[in-house]
Amino acid sequence: MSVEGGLMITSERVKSLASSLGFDACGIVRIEPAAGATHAPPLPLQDEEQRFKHWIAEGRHGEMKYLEDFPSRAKRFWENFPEAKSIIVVGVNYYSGGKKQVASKRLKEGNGWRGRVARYGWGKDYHQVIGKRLGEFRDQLSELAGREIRAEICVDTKPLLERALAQKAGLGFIGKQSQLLSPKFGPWLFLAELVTDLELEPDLPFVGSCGTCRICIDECPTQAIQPEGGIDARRCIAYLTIEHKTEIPEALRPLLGERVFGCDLCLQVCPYTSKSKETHCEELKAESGFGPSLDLVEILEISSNRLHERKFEGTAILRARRKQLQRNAKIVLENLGVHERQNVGAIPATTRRRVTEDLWRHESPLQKKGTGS
Ligand code: B12
Ligand code: SF4
Ligand code: SF4
Repeated sequence: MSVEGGLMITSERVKSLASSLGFDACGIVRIEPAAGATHAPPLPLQDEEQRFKHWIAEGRHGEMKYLEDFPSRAKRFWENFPEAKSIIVVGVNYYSGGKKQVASKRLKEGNGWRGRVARYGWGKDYHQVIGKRLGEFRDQLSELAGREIRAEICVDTKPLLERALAQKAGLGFIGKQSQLLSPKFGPWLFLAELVTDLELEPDLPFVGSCGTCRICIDECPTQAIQPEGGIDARRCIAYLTIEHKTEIPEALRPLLGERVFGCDLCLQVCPYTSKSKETHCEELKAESGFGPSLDLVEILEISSNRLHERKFEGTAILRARRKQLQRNAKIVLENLGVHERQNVGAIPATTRRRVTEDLWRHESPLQKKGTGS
């Protein structure tokens, strides 16, 4: 509970405000200096931070160099916010059941050469949608406190271990496939935080485990999930199709199947998916974006980075650059049997050539740095 100008702000009040703003889950983690700690973050996450460092040391993050700076960025983040007292962790259900109608309809329409998109990329970009909502949350909390509170908005990109925080905030537990599993929404919750200077009553951590289940481990097409839980990103299709900037190792290409952007298999097969329910957030629904599949021929025909940005602006798909998405589209076309199938008439000759073209062969040093095409 925070007493602000004689007013009491209880955690219950904060949670009902979160709910009125459309957040599906909300919990609180208290920031308390650990005994003898010389620097922040004073969070109850020492074990998770060690696991994270170990994961990086083993190189399981692949080309995601930005994760290597995570501890030093976290140190700076907390040093710049010494008055931080609580983290309000929120979850937004993004399960869009439009799948059955939209997915099967779209997979059949057009020229038939379509690739699958992971559910988190179906609607509008969640960073923008949730970031805006957290801004309103901060403003309303300031109104409630009668002063401008300090609250840092975090959606994905800040140096916070979001799943570990969500577990501490009581939102669910971390499954072997390394997603936070919510007892109410299954694995389909986006996570985000407001780090604030309000002193709030913390929640109890969620206690739960996968038990003897190992469905995701057995079903993962690339064996990216470790038997003890946690993933090797270098083998994960979500990583390979979105974060990996260079060529995808040849042995892994057929395993992508039809997936052109991200992968949901370990979420789909998880028994906790039975908890999923339709999202209330219109902007995250399939109908608000490209939905569950993309036209592979259209992707290969995008002739400049500018056009790529224009096409995918406002969606999470923009995280993959043109070259990456075209690389993925080529692999999926190959997996769909573009070379064997007879009905390739729907694919223009120029595009057909691009399927066999080596995207990396004529790369200039400028392009290698990812500065444009
Ligand atoms: C890097 C990253 C990725 C990477 C690496 C994924 C990974 N598993 O780490 C890649 C690109 C592969 C990826 C993929 C996806 N991601 Co991602 N990703 C992140 C990011 C930016 C950091 C994650 C991180 O710290 N990884 C580091 C390693 C060490 O984490 P870890 O192995 O899971 O270990 C942690 C815990 O699991 C725990 N732990 C580890 N071992 C053990 C063992 C035991 C016994 C226990 C108790 C705990 C435990 O401690 C560790 C430290 O926290 C977060 C956002 C954020 N800032 O947190 C989003 C985030 C995790 N991603 C998210 C999503 C939605 C996805 C995808 C579903 C997207 C898609 N469909 O393509 C996939 C799922 C793939 C998968 N099975 O993980 C969501 C997850 C939401 C949720 N409900 O959990 C997040 C939180 C983004 C968000 N703001 O909502 N992602
Ligand atoms: S997202 Fe796909 S490739 Fe990655 S761990 Fe899950 S099932 Fe395996
Ligand atoms: S499929 Fe089973 S082992 Fe994997 S995360 Fe879900 S409950 Fe855990």
